Amino acid sequence: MSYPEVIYDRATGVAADTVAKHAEPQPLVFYAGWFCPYVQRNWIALEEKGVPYQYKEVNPYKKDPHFLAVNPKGLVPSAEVNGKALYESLVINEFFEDFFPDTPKLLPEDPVERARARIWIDYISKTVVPAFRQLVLAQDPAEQSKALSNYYEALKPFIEQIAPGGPYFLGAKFSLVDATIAPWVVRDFIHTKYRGYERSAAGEAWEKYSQAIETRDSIVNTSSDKEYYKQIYAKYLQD
Ligand SMILES: N[C@@H](CCC(=O)N[C@@H](CS)C(=O)NCC(=O)O)C(=O)O
Repeated sequence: MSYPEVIYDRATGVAADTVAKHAEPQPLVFYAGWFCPYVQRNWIALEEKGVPYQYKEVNPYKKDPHFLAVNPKGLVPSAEVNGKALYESLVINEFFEDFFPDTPKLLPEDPVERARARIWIDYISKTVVPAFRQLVLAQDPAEQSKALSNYYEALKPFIEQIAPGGPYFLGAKFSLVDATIAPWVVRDFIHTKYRGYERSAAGEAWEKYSQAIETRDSIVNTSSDKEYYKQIYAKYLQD
């Protein structure tokens, strides 16, 4: 999937207020793009931890020379700490966990549960996110219907593992598993409007989980207005 040539240059809605609160220089610089779901994974973790960070909006498709000097890969999210660049959203979230030890933990302490959380983070990355992307890309009706079934299939094993009663994947405590999938829950209104997707079709547990995710403060506070997300996918959608 390719993003549009022209991307709105800043966050909107509640996310814009969060950006404004993080304009001052800090030892941790977070290079972000408001539109990017991978960025939102890290942004959610920073908000959950309540740590100081400087938010810098970057258009990764314009490759500003300073940004390329920080991160030669030229991808957002990136974090700059002590003059070093870190990238890859899953690595950055684990880094926050290590770098800010006295903040709310987003991975379980128990080694077995910790490993299990990582298994489902990996599952989201390798199975749920690609299925979501295929559903965006699908154009003719037969392709769309197949991609929709595949998306429900991809969600199924994840849904079966949501802690009974939730509200979060591991139970009462919000974790990196939730932060990893949340940006795709925030953006699923696209599939509801254009691809016939219904959360309820994936079952009550998924509906409740999605609701808990999209109303969580850290997620609300890092989400832009829906119309701007829609523009990102516009070339794949027919009104
Ligand atoms: N695997 C990376 C993916 C990051 C990514 O694809 N970011 C996109 C924006 S959503 C980007 O920076 N693209 C710029 C490019 O492809 O040149 C992660 O998890 O951080």
